[in-house]
Amino acid sequence: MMWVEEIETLPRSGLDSIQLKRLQALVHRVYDKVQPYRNKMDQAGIRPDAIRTLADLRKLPFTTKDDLRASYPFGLFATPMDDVIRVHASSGTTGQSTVVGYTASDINLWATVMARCLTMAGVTRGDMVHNAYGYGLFTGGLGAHYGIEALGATVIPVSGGNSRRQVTIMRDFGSTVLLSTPSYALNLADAMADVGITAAELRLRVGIHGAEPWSESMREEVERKLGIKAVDIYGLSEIIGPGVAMECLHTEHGMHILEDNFLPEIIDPDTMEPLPYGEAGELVFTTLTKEAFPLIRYRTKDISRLFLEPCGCGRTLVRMEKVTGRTDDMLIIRGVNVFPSQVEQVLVGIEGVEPHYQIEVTRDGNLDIMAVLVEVSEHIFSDEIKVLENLSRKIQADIKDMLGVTCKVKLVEPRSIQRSEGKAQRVIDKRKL
Ligand code: DLL
Repeated sequence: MMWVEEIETLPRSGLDSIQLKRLQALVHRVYDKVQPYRNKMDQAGIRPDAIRTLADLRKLPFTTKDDLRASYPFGLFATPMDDVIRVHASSGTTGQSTVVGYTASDINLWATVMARCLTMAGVTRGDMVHNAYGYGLFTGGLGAHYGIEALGATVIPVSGGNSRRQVTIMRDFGSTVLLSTPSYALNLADAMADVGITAAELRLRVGIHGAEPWSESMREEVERKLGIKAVDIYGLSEIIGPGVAMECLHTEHGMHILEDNFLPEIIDPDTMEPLPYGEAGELVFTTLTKEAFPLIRYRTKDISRLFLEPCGCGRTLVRMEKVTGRTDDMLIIRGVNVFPSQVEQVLVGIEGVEPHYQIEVTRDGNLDIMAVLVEVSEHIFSDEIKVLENLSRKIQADIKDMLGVTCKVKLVEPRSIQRSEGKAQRVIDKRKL
C-alpha cells in the first residue's frame, strides 16, 4: 500500500501551505534555469518573489503546447542533460512531437504518485498486475510499470497487442488487476469470447483505465464483460504521464488529483480567467516537484471541473470530474494523439492533392477507424485507376510515418468536400463512446 496519510488527508490549510512553499521554490528555479520562462516572466513584469500567496499563481504566464514545440526538443528542460535519465514523447513520431524528460528523482516521484494511484483502487503487494499500456515513447507502459514495482505488486509487462495471448496470460498467471485503455479492455473482452475464456475463469478484480475519454456506459460494459470494477486514471506526458489523478473505490464522482505535486486550476478558455470550484472549464496544471521538466500553468486543453467535497475514502485531495472534452481539435485514435493539422502537413507536401480534406472517425467494435477524405486535382482525377491507387497508398504511408496511425484514404472528386463559410469542419467524429 502507498497511502501517504499525512498528506492525503491533510486539512485544506495544510495542503495549501505545502503547495505555496513548493510553488515559490519552483518559480525561483525556472526563472534562474530556463530561459524561455525567464523571458516570459520578464515580459509580464513578474519577479519570482511576487508569489506570496497561492492566489498569486494567476499572475504567472501560461505555458502552452506551442511553447513546448517552440523549444523542441529540450529547450524547456531545467536540469543539465547529464542529470536526465529518461525521455518520453507524445503525439506524432516525427518533428514537432512533445518531448519530456526525467531526472532520477523525477522517475522516483513518478513511481510514487503512480503507486499512490494504484493504492486508491485497492491494489496491494499481493496483486498480479497485467500492464497492457503500450511500452515505448508513450508514458503509459513504463509509467505504470515503475509504479507497480514501487508498490511491490507483481507486474506483467505485456504492453499492447496480441490480445488472444494476453487473455491466456491473464488466465494462466492469475492476473488480478488490468491496466489498459478502456477501448483495449473491451478488445480483450472480445478476445476472451474468441478463445472461449469466460470472466469467471479469471481472477481479475479491478481495471484501471485511462489515456482516452470514456463514458459511463463504456464503464458499465467493461465491468460487465470482464466482471471487474473499472476506475478512471488521468494523466498527460507533459505533467508526468499516468498518475496525475485517479478515482478511488469510494467515488464515482471524479478523480483525486495528487495536488501535493500537481497544482490544478480551471480557467475559462476564452478569457483565461480562473474559475471557482464546480465550474467547467479548461484544466491547467503547475508541476510543483518535478526537476527536469517543470511546467508552470500548463494549459491541458482538457475540459473538466474541480470539487472539494469530502470523499468517503478520507482523502482531502481535490477531485476532478471525468474529462468531458477538449477545447482544441485533438483526437485520440487507438491511443495516439492526433491533430488534424498534422494530417494537413502531410497532404500539402503531396502533388495532385488539394488542401481540402476531412477526417472521419468511426468505431468498428472497439477499434477506432480513421478515414481521411482528400480532394484530388482535376487532372489527377481523370487519370487511370492505377495512378489514383498509388496516390492513395502514398498518402496512407506518409500519414502512418508522421503519426504512427494507419488510416483509410478516400480520394474524392474536386469540389466535393463541403466548403464552410467560417471555420472548416475538418473532423467528423462518429464514435459513440
Ligand atoms: O495518455 C498518459 C496516460 C497513460 C494516462 C495511461 C492514463 C493512463 P498523453 O499521451 O500525453 O498521456 O495524452 C494525454 O490524453 O490531455 C487527455 O486528453 C487524454 N487523457 C488521458 N487520460 C484520460 C482520461 C497519457 N482518463 C491526453 N480520460 C490528455 C480522458 C484522458 N482523457
